[in-house]
Amino acid sequence: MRPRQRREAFIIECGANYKEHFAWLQPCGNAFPHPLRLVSSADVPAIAIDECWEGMKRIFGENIWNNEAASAISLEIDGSLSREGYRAASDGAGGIRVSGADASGVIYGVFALLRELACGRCFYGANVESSPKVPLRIINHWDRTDGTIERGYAGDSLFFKDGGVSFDVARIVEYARLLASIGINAIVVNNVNVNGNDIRLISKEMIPEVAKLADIFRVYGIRLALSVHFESPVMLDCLPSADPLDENAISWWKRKCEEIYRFIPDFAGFLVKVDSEFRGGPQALGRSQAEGANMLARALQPFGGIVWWRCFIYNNLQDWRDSSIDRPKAPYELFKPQDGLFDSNVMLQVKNGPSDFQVREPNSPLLGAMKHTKECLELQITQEYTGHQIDLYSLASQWEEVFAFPSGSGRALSDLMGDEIASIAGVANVGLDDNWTGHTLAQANLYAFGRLAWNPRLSAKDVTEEWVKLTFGLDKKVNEALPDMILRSRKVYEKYNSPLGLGWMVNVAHHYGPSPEGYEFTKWGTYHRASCKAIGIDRTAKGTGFTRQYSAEIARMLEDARTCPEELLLYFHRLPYSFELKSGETLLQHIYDAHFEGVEDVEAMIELWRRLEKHIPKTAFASVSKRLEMQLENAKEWRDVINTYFFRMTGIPDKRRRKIYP
Ligand code: GCV
Repeated sequence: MRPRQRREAFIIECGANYKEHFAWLQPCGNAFPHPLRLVSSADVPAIAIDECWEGMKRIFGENIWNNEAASAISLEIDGSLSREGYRAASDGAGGIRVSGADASGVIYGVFALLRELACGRCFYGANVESSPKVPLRIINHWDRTDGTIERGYAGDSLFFKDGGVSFDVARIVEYARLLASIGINAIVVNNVNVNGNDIRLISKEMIPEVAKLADIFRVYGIRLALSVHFESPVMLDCLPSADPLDENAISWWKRKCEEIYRFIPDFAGFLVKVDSEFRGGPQALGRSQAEGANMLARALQPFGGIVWWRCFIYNNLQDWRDSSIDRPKAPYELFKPQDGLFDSNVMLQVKNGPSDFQVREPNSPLLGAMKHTKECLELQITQEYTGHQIDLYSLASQWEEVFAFPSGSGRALSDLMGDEIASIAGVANVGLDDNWTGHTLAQANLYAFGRLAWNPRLSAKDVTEEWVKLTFGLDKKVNEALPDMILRSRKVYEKYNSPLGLGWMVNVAHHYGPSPEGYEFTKWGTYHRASCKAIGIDRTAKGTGFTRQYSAEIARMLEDARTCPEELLLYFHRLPYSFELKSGETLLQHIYDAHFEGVEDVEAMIELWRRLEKHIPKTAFASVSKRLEMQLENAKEWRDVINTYFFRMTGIPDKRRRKIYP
């Protein structure tokens, strides 16, 4: 049997060798003992058959398929499996049976089988069974219709250009299959800051254009969603008000949903940012968050749509002189009293940390606190504060800690996933760059997001090792050295960027590179309040009281500087520079040491990378080498600016007498 030919052209055009934009779906030429037939039941989606056909050729070469072969790969639907789940098992006759609970399940099953085989894991006797822990696994794009991407570091938008929907079909197909291969099942294609022309994406004229994107993603089991402006009725159709209790606004949204679903029958829903960072919203109209969210939820409900309602709401016009306001407290204070008031198709979307995607933050106390409201965990794959995809930064390592963070009653966040937290969103790190992510190794972050969204208990080590094998093949040297280099990169960046949970010492304009007081006297609510004696914010019960938002056992741990995790020390405590850490060093000496070490670690990474030169494809080697050199410059800049800042602030020299600029 020979399935449809649609992807054939792509494979031939790109050749059999490494190409950065194949990402983790590279041709690999593994050895396979005997040829196979491909059989499938009638209800299996064509794309699963296609992907299986092409994927096996990609891994084992053209000769893997032979219609006369004795053994087969058979694809089938098995309704007894959990939703979207799959099983790939030996059929006892030299072949493999891939069963999926439903259409998506078979697609995921095929990709899982291919992953196992490409990683060189056992085929005969294999029995891989899995179903997603979290039902909704979403990518959030911050793309604008003018083609730019807010916090994008990998080129322009894949979807938009010059004010409208504009895309290369082949590229979107490639993207959809990459996402499906890691289990993503929904995508928001535009920025949460819906401004100017972006507001028109839900206009009568633009919905059919957006629907063309939805048509491509649908084939891979991915539903499309849009970010919308809460005041759309006013902005698009000149209604007098967007008030969620106003009948005209209510019926406007109902009509709008009818219109959208006519073109996109499986439309996933709306992502909404309100009442924050210069956005209007229900609060500005004297209404509650629940009233605002429910209006949209009721318009979407008849069609099975969802509202992802963001909780990233705080006063961004704060007076820095006023130390009684503490920004991280805002979301919990606003949303916790409204628990239970939201409709069942509303998901409160909460960033992992209470501040804003810093290198080191505690988990948001709102995660798991809403007992009667569904939540969505928002992670940031794009490296806004974590190196702009110039510096290497393993987000898998960070997310592993996020999932392990205690969430009360002896449970970790991973225990709440799929249960209280029914959805997970990742802010995309991709653009039109040939390798999708600017930094080739940043592909590992997108890969890890999907794999951890599917199963938050997977380890960072496992998914990183997997990505390396799938991307660069089974070369022993690379398999041994590269995962470790990637996994350690988060700690390396933290050393020169944000030791002890300091955060916010970045350039305000773009969030790359040091500016120790850049945010200090602004209105953003992001202060470290360094003086010549002490640094950090006291967020304990004696200070701003932020610790009280956590369960009693966690609050107790955070309250005391001796039990608070050291990497979060300055997030929760204001301490003198002479404070002694567990290592016996003073806090100040630790800051000096970390910054010197950060640079040395980057130098070591460069050395390690050089040793891999013969084992890494040329294009990838060259582009990563270039970025590592830029990272070294950045690390040196951080070291010298931050160490000098603290030396000037305290007058205390580095006890190891290294170079600091007086
Ligand atoms: C999309 C931070 C970022 C903004 C982002 C915002 C948000 O403030 O710097 O670029 O806006 O978070 O998540 O809404």
